Amino acid sequence: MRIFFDPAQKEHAPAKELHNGELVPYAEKPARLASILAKIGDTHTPRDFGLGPIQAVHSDAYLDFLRSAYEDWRTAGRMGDAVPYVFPVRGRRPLTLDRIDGRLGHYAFDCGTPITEKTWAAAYASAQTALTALEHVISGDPVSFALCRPPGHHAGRDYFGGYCYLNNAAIIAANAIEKGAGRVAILDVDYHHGNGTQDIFYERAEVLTVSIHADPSTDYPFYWGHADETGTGEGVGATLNLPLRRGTDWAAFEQALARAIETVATFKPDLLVVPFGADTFDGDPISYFRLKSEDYTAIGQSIGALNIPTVVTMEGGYAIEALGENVHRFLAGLS
Ligand code: Q9C
Ligand code: ZN
Repeated sequence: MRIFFDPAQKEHAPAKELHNGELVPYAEKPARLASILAKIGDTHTPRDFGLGPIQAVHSDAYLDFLRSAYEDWRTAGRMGDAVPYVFPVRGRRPLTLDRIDGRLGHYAFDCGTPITEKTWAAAYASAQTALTALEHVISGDPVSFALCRPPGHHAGRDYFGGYCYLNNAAIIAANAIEKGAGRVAILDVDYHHGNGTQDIFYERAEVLTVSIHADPSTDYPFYWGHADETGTGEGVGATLNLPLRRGTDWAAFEQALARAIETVATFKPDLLVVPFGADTFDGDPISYFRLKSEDYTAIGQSIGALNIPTVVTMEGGYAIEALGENVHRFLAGLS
């Protein structure tokens, strides 16, 4: 299996995040990459496919905002990372604002995803990493791993949040269809619901979106990922959410995984995209499932047994000590 990685992704390093009412050190740290790189094999440098495949998923206005947000923030006289703090809640009329404060609140859905000087470059590199991993699978290798950072699955067409800015998995799913795939399945196994991915494909029949995650009645991102969200318009039936309670261990996770895999198999996709998070781990500092390191081998094996060309994008996982081991086991099981 080929692994793709771009060191520019290390430069994105927000200082703090708002977590349970406190400013704490940012959980989505560059050290996550070091933990993973120490355990997996050699990596390959991604190609640059330009902005086109990113524009196929994200709006131009949002991309313009993201590229200049940090500079605009500093130009307005602010210190530190750019963080939104005021939002146009339910039903405010659409406004086009110049002030960075208004633009941040317009494009963000949480206060926990700061924009730094290096965020755009890292997010762009992360998307190119995923696109290169896709190209590799299209060229005939059955599996590839995009070591993406920042992660992507919470980012929507025109919004950021949940440590995510560009939706790497959605970008490659859309790009695969652009390059001739008839049907693409996305199987998201991060602890958190992949709300951005769901929103992007909610009306599309040719992209199946399946997510196993902590029940949004108790867990982030709260407003998406409930079991009754099944798609709309032509996309009715092409979204499947499998929310699980806090405390979920392998026995319960395995049952949901079996159902997810069955649904993917029935869909008969030409390509499978797996947004993979290791924040389902027992020791994760911000999450509440109880998977053990050996369970990641089993998840990889179950998904690998589908025998569908597969691209994995790295999403969450914050127990840095065990992260490399868990990622390595998942990839070993998969290939
Ligand atoms: N106490 C990913 O795993 N934390 N994102 C909210 C609430 C946000 C996780 C804090 C978690 C985002 C890619
Ligand atoms: Zn997560």
